[in-house]
Amino acid sequence: MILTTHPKLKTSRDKVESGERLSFDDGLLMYEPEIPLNDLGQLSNLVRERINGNVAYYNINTHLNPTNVCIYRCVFCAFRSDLKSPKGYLMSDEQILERGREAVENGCTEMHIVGGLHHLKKFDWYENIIRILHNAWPSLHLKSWTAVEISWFEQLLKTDVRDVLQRLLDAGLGSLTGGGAEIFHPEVRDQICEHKADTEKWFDIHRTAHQMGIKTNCTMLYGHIENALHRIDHLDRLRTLQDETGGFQTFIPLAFHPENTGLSHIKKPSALMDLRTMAISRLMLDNIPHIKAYWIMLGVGTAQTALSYGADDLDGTVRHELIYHDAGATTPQVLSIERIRLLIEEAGRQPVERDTIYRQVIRDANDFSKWEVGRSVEELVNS
Ligand code: V47
Ligand code: SF4
Repeated sequence: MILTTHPKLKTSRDKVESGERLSFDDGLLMYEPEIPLNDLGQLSNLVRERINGNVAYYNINTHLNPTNVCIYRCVFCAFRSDLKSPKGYLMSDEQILERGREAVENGCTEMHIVGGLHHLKKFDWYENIIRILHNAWPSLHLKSWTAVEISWFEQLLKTDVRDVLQRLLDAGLGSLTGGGAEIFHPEVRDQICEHKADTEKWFDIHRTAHQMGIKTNCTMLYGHIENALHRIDHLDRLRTLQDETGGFQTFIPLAFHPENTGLSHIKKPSALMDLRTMAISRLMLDNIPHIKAYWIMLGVGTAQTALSYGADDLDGTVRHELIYHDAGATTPQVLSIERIRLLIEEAGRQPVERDTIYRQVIRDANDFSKWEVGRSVEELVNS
């Protein structure tokens, strides 16, 4: 198909059409305001359909944030609490198990677990969360912790990353979330979260996880003090590790929500910026199979539109989300399965329920909470 594009985008377009990799400068150019968003939409859609056909994935999942008490003070975070603040909470084993039970009864295949780094909790507390949930519901995939938490566990245990990950695997860890990436470029990272795991550590943890056969996701927090150069640098670093390991499954661009944060004077990114970033991410990250439009953060309408701007995944039905809602998100707490499927169908895509590692989920016709793994992504896309 020949696409009409802005003259300045011709070289990038030729590269995309012939399957050649885009350069750092191509990435910067795509963020220039004179490049029409629709041109990027068309190009990113070409790549999206090449990789994922007409399929759009969703999963049935729930979130667990076992504590919001955190030793760190990332300036963009509205979720965290000081140890002694009335806002602080810490869940008991019973409450955690109750969440597991609720998840399984509602047909969840995945629990997404991230939280604060509690001043008084040792590694065993975090390890125990994974163990009790896994022992009670072994088929519930525990997509747990960010690289920032893994780095904290390393310090608590005075050991290395491999040892921490092995202990968590033994307890029942399924995969790692993509959080804690924020913006890798030091000009920005030093201003928004200088105290926590640095860029080198974040990559060390994901590289080690991939070498151990653990799948991980990756993210980028955009729409605050960063600029286009920082964003392209971020994507370029992710693409380089993926060339080496192939262990990233999904990239999730996270739009900054300013309310109740130390950056509340900054305006939330526009839908146009969200779609541009989605499209550029799909185009630059030619080696990461999935791009997620996280509806909780983008809003349902933009997430649905993003399915034509490079995204192939809406994340999940989601229960108990706190990080974005504390920072002003007005999206609902849960989307029903019918609603999420309809959103995908309205966008002209074929909805496919997936598990965390992108295998199709087939539900028992008589008992929704029972399911088995169906076809692989390759089989689905080529069918
Ligand atoms: O690292 C915190 C972000 C991340 C705000 O792996 C904020 O599938 C916007 O890791 N505005 C944690 N973003 C969440 C996370 C995640 C989310 C969705 C899917 C996956 C996945 C992982 O949330 C943090 C930070 O980048 N965050 N505060 C805020 N005010
Ligand atoms: Fe703590 Fe995570 Fe919030 Fe940073 S983003 S303050 S590490 S909870």
